[in-house]
This record gives sequence, C-alpha cells and structure tokens, in this order.
Amino acid sequence: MPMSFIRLSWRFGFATLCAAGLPTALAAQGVTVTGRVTIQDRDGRPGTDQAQAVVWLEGASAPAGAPVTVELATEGKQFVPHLVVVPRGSTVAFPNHDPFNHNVFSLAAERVFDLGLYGRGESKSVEFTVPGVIRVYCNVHAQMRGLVVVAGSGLFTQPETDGTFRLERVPPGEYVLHVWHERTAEVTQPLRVGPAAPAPVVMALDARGYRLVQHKDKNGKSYSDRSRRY
Ligand SMILES: [Cu+2]
Repeated sequence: MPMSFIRLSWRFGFATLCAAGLPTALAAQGVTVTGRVTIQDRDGRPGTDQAQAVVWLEGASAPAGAPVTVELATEGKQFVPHLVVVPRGSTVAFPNHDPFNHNVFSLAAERVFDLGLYGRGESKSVEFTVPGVIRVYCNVHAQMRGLVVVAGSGLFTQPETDGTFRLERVPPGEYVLHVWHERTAEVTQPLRVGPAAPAPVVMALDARGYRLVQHKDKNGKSYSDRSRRY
C-alpha cells in the first residue's frame, strides 16, 4: 500500500507536468537511464528493502518537477506511508486517522515545522521548497518516524523490490546520480547522458554499520517513558 501510493503520487506528478503545458515533443525527448540499487547488510547478507531507496538526478539539464500534493497520514501510531518523495514546491498533508492526538514536527534544516496537537479527522499541510531529506516525527509517540524526500529535480524514482530502477525522458547532459536510503549513507556518481541510453548503473549501498538511534522530541529532549504508553 505505501509503495503503490508513492508510485501513484509520482504518476500524478508526471500527469500534472504534462497537463501544465510541457510540449509533447519535449516530453518525448531524452533517454531512459536504468540501473540497480544493491544493499549490503550485516554479515554480508544482501538487503531486502531496496524499494525504500530514492534515486534522483541533479544537473543543469534536469527539468524541474511539477509540484504535487500527497498525504503522509498518522495511523496506528505510524506514518503511512513511511516515506514520500516529491519535487520541490510540493505540499504534504498530514491527516490524523487515529482516535487520539498526534503532534507532527520536523527539526530538519531544510524545513522546520511544528503542527501542534490535533485529533482524528483533522489535517494540516506543509509546503517543501528546499531539496533534502526531511525527517518527520511525532512529539507524543517516540516510535513514529516518517520521511519526506524533496528531490532537486523532476528526475526521481524509487526502485522495484529487486532494486532495479528506471528514470525516463532524461535530456542529454551532465548529471550527478544520487541514491539515498534510510539505513545507509547517500551514494552519488557522475553520469553523462548523451543521445543514447547509458549503460545500466549499479549503485551499491552499505548498511552494515546501520543502527537505529532514538531521536529527541521537538524540544531536543528525550521522550519520557510515559510517552511510549499513549
Ligand atoms: Cu503521535
């Protein structure tokens, strides 16, 4: 469900892009960049969550994506979906589907916000204009972690479950290919795109050193044990 939601959002974004008046001839230009994301886990085991990675291209030739509006709900004391990826200028709505209050906030340099406490049926929205990875938390529930990835161009996607990815309609130019995953450091690689599709790119992520660190609340303090029982 989360992945299909993300893909739907991406398609909606592209549909909006076309509807916004981009000439069909231009949209048909460019080539398809393909590749595969691999993850190395502890003990050398291959990772299984490549589909949670985000892949995007940055470069002077990259078209800007048309802003979209997507939802990152609070439901069952989780953010659903866990991650959304949007072009800059997009809006993320945070509807509360739980029968109790949540307090969504972010202390990320790209977008600091605090939506305050609100209950079931209510929703508040945030616009994201600066590219980056914005970690979103709830000040009531220490275990809630969500991600808003704001891509620096319209050329972004997420891999399939086997790690393969496609970026379509990439105009010729010099790019940097970025791959980000919650459990690894970001990996980048220069990529020159000419009139023909480049050879498939393999982007290897290393999650061997990953361990979950409990974040702080919106005041920079540790969550009390009491907060975990709500
Ligand atoms: Cu909460």
